[in-house]
Amino acid sequence: MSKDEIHNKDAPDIHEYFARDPEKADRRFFGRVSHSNRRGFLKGAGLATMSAMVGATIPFHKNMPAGLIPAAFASEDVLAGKDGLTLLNDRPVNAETPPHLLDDAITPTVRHFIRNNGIPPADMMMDSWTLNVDGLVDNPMTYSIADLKSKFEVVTRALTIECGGNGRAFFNPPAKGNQWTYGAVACSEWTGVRLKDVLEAGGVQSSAVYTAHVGADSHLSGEEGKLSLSRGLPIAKALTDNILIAFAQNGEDLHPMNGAPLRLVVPGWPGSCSQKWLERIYLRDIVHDGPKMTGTAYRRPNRPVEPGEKVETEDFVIIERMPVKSLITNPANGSEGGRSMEVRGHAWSGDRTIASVDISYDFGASWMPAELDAPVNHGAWQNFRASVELPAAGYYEIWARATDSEGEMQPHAIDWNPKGYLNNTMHRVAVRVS
Ligand SMILES: Nc1nc2c(c(=O)[nH]1)N[C@H]1C(S)=C(S)[C@@H](COP(=O)(O)O)O[C@H]1N2
Ligand SMILES: [Mo]
Repeated sequence: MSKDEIHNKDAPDIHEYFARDPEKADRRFFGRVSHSNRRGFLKGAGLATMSAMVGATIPFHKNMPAGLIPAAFASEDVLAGKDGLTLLNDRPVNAETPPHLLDDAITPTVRHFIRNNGIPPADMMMDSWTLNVDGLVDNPMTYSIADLKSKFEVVTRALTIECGGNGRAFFNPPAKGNQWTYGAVACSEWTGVRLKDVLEAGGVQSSAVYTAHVGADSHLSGEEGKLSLSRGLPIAKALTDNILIAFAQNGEDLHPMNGAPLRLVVPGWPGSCSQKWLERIYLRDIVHDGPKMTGTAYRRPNRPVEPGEKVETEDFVIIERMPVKSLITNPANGSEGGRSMEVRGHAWSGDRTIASVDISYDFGASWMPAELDAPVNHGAWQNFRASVELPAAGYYEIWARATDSEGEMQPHAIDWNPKGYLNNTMHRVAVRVS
């Protein structure tokens, strides 16, 4: 397939090929032969094809993850209204934020990552948007956003959303899917009404065991009525009081890529629970079985497994809370400076609080406690800082490790699982003192 064919509207869409089967698409477009997760093996004809398609040689082609569609093919600016994000994929749009750009206590909207499974809806009109609440409730209801604002208490809370696959890029053997490094996490300030209040107003029937969430985005295939993702929560979780149906992000309308005009925000649980472009919640008497609820999606083995081990689908369990984790946002990885610095960052642990964060600059031989703030509210990450004085010129690594209220601490090594979820290993940043 030539560059002209790729840009020819009548030719099969490259994005469709990659959405259906990235491996097959890689083979078809670039003659991929290896099972490696990187395109480092891409030589000769395959590399020449890709270079011709992007219009230049690709000095770092060895680093390109397999299945990554060169962003040069993007037909529109999918990162409009975002600043400094790294685009991993443009169909569906997936973009993460480099750690040093997540330094703010409250993540500005321009820095909030994007994780889409399908195509966002074309129409995100606040005024005509409706939310249906039905299923196992006594009074099925349809609310406009104005109804939600007038009928329920409106609350504003800082809430952490982390994608279940954040950190997947470091899995070995590699795991398929978006190769998130560190930045699929954010803590914006969300304004909305409590999911609990809305469900209780509907009259939750005693047979309800799970919620089911429906958004207005469409499946990559474009098939009418087919959902890309529909997740749910155990009813007891749904009735806790800091899950929001949000219509504002940092005091403004939601960003289109973050679910405008209405979304769920379920702090501390995999980001996939926080349905964007929310238009329906229904209650069910079974564990919800929508797209990405079943099989191995957002699930992990029910036991520790060996890296690379094959695990039967029936041995996978639904991921609930996200584990204890921290992120160093200052200094930036690879930075150069003087001997003294302030190390800063955030720490979080789903449904829990952080008890302590420790810092090391000698590869973990010794640790010093960081100053740690309380969360501004339940569900928000906690900020930490420490003044560090490095002994001499040279290369150092700053390591951070958080311990939560249940005494759980971040591990040094990845607790490997086949789908590449829940990587909460300690964050390390390199610094050079001149
Ligand atoms: N309707 C809908 N909601 C969705 C998704 C989606 O693809 N469609 N992706 C989910 C996933 S996997 C994550 S991690 C979060 C990311 O939220 P963000 O894009 O606002 O950062 O949205 C969740 N909500
Ligand atoms: Mo996610």
